Parts: sequence; structure tokens; C-alpha cells
Amino acid sequence: METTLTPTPTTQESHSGIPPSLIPLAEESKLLLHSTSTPLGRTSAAREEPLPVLPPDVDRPTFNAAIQELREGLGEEWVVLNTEELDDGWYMEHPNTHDAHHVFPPWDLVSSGVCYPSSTADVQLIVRWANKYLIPIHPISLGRNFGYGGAAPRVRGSLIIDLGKRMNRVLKLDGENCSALLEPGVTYFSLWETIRASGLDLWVDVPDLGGGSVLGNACDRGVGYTPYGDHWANHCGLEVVLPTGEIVRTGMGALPGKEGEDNPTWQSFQYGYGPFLDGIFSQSNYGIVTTMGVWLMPATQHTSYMLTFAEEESYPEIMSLIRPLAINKVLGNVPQLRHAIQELTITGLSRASIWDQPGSVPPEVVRKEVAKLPCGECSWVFYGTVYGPAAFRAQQLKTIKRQFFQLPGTRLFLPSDVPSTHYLHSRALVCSGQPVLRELNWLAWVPNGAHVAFSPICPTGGEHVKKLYEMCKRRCKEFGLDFFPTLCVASREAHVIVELVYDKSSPSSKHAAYTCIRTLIADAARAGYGEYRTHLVFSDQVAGTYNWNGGALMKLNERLKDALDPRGVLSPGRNGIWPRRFRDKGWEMGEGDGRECSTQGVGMKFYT
Ligand code: EUG
Repeated sequence: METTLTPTPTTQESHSGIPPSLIPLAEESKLLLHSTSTPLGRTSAAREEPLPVLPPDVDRPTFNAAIQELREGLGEEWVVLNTEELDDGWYMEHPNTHDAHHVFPPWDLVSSGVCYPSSTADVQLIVRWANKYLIPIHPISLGRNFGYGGAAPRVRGSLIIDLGKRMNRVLKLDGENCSALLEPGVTYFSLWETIRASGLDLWVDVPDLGGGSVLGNACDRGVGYTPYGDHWANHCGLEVVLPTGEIVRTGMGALPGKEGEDNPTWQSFQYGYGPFLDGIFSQSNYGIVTTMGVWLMPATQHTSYMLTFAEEESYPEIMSLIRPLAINKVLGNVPQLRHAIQELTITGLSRASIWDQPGSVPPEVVRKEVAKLPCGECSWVFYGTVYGPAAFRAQQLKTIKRQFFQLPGTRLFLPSDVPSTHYLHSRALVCSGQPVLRELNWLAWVPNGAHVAFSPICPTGGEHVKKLYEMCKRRCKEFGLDFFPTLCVASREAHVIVELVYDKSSPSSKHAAYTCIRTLIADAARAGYGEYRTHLVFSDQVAGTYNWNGGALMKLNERLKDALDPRGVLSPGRNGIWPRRFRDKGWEMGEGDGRECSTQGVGMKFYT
């Protein structure tokens, strides 16, 4: 294929770019994804309604006057209306207008425009403006929350606050405290690059893809894979603009430092004094986090390894073997247990190259293809890493082997046992704090590949995993989708990530993914399992499953919302939390509400 694609922006050219040293990674992904997309999938069709899409209950003259006022406050060029054709772009050059991985028509979950604050004071100005005009605002850091809604607001016509473009400084990097103080626009890529340039030997805990915001991911309670893999647990101190415009600092940050300096213990102690409020600013719409402290792990020696397991049906036993190792911290990080089909998908293979029928690829076909790979014939693959001095790691590996080799047919691979292109080498980078892009490869599974995740939490006991796994497997088959589960294992639970990959140019493919997740959320809740995070279109349903004692938790959430955001302007509906003026007016979306993603979306527009 001809390489006529424009180069991916570097971190020097754009806050959302890639470090120059990692450009080859970006070029490889871009080429692969481009080669599997059709023009329709790449760029969505022009829109037919009057643009920009207005927020609810705001007429055009009022909106225009409000925008004019905001432009006067921020500067003309920092308020941009969403009036152009929507372009899905790709991971590294993504839109801040809508969800690039749309489940509904792309023009459904759209903004009216975007503004670009340069400071906390600018954010205050925007918030006060929104209160004046009752215009919903939706902050994003980078907008790379892919699989969960990307940059899109839940309410059509909201104004996006793109924090990342101009607020992207590493405010502090402390090699002794091993911490940093960050603005929303700092990505895993850029923090990694900044640390490298500083000469400090610190790791950034990175997720599978390195383009996200460190602050944004932590606030959404995302996961990474070093011993610091629980991102929210490793944040320390916030600065937040409340929905009414006041600024607060949490933890030790509430105590002023000497002569107006930041408190010297802000990034050392998470709690401060009094109620620990940080939690209400994660997965919520109670404030705009403009600064966050984060702990960084000192670099250490490490060895990543891959275990393969022979039998499909052995996963409950695998999980039961993992549990004591995880609780005892013999597994020092967040390892992943992946179905063997992912050994195929991670190579960037297309489904069509191994199977030409509709419906899920049959297990025997998957098995045959997997057998040709370096992992050999197997059903499950476990990616782990041991840390510390050589003697430590040798001892840990011995314990790990002894445990897993109880299962007949288990094999261990070290990086030296597999070709240099094998995924184990990418895993070794991720598990030692180096951001990569390799995980994008499985989007090539179908043409115009997009993904949306069903992400329940499961206790690490064999019988629980079996129940959830069987549920997901059965529903995926029913909806004709390929099932590739990844289990991210923490001490006592696993995040069961079921990514559904669909063709975003195909209404029937979207419908299958959408309906499958709706069904799974309900199935899981009936059995007592719930999601840790979800796409915008499922947030009401997921929030609705956390309904013990007559929905006591949501009642509390709503009381907080109404107290903190009395005019209901900040990300209405985010995480299922609606401010009073939106409640019970038909905004909530759920299972069985008759809404068809291919024919009617979140707004009023019909799609024919
Ligand atoms: C993954 C993806 C997620 C998530 C956690 C882990 C990893 C996939 C899209 O969401 O929440 C391999």
C-alpha cells in the first residue's frame, strides 16, 4: 500500500501528539487502521440539520449572544462552533466534537462547540457564563475516552471545554517525593517524555494506549499495569472548579503553604483533614478538575512473561490459582488474562482473512489459527511481570510457575523465547511504564473497526468468573459478535473487559454491539455483578443497577448534584447523574425504552 498519509503530530507540534522517538509506532498503527477503513467509515457524512446543534431550551439568538460574550472573555479564537462535517479521524488525530467510536449515528452525541481555557481562572469564567445562560458544559482533558464515549457530551449541544489544548503543563516533577503535579492536557506520552528529558528514573503507570490524559484517566478510574495500576488510588491532591465557579483544593492542598506557595505536603498525603472528598470528583459531574497530583513509581528491574493454558474450560481454575498469588502480592502488578483469540487480533489480523461467514468465528477456526502463532495451540494467555532485583524475580517466578504448572499443559515464555514482533515485548514496555499503541491493532479485526466496552467487576473466585464469562460468551454468540475478554486482575477482583468490535459504517453491526451490551448489563445485574465504567449511552442503565435500598445511592448523588450545581450546567447525565431540571423528562436511556440506536438516537433527530 502506498504511504500517502500525513505524518502524525509529535508532542512538539501538538499537546495530543506522540513523542518523536515513538513516531514509528504511530505510523504503523495509522497505516494499518487506514488500510481497513472505507471512506464512509473514515469521515462521517455531512449533517443536514441547522448547525451548530443547540443545547436544549436555548434559542439561536440567545445562543449566539452567549457565544459572543464568551468570545469576549476568552478571546475570539478560543471558542469554535461545531458546524463542519464530523471527522472521526483516528486515535492520534481524534475529534473533540463527537464520539469517534459512535454507537449511535455520529451526529447524535455532538457538541454545539468547544472552548479552550488557558487557566483555572478561564475555567471559572466559562462556568459562570454557563450558569448565566443555562448552557450545559462538558469538560474533556484529551477526549480519548474511547470505548466509553470519547469527547462526546451526554446532552446534545453542550459546549465542550477542551482543557487539554492549553492547560498541558507538568507543573511539578519531584524526584525525591516521586510525584508530579499535572494539568489535564498531560498525556502518558508527554509525561513519559518529560520524565525522560529530566533524567529522573521514574515510571509512569500507563494503560494499554498511551495517548490519554493522566488526570482524565485517573478521574475516570482507569487502569494501568505496573504496581501503580490503580490510577485513582495513586493520585494525590486535586484542584477543582465547582459548578458554581469556586475553586477548591483537596487533601493537604487545602492548607495554604507559606507565603502563598502550594502546600509542601500536597503530593505526599492524600487525605488532609476532614471528609475525604476527592472521590466525589471521580466519575461524576460535581466539578472540573484542573490540577492533579500523581505518584510515580521509581524504576526497577523487571521481567515480563507469558503463560499459556491449554484448556478453554480451565479458566475458573486459572482464576482460583491467581487469587492467592494476587492477594499475597506475589503478582506485583495488574496482570492480564486474555483469551487466546487475542493473540490473533493483536497481530492486526482481519476476521475476514480467517472466516468469511457472518456470526462469531467458530472456536475451532480460532484454535487452528492460534496454533500457528508463537504461543502455539492454547486457549488462554496470561501476561505478568515480576519486579525487583534478580534474586527476587527468580524466586517470584518460581512460585508463580509452581502454582500455575499444577494445570497440565501450562507453558511459560520469556521475552527471549518469542520473536521481536511478539506482543510480549509490548507488554514488557507497558508493564515498565512505557506508553505504546499496540492495542489499537485489534480494531483491524473488522472494516471501519470501532469498539465499545462491557466492563463488569468480578471477584477473583473461579465460580464468579465462570458465571460472568458464560453470560458474556452466550450473548456475544447470540448477537453474532466475536468475544474477546481481557481480565485485568487486581488483588481481590478482576476488571472483566469485554470489548465489542464493530463496523461503525454498518447500522446492523452497531445495533448488535449496542443491544448486546444493554442485555449484558441487565443479565449481570440480575446475577449481582456491576460495571466499573461504561459508555455514555449506557450510563443511566448502569447507574440504575446500583439501586440497593430503593436507589439510596442515586438519591444521595442527586442531592449532591443539586447542592453543588443548582442550575444543572455541568455535564448533565454524566455517570447517570441528572440535575433537577433534566430529571424525569425523558432524558434517561435504558433497556427496553424502545430506543433503537440505528433509527433514533439520544436527541430528536431521526436517522433514515
Ligand atoms: C482495557 C480497556 C478498557 C478498560 C480497561 C482495560 C484494556 C483492553 C476500553 O476500556 O476500561 C485490552
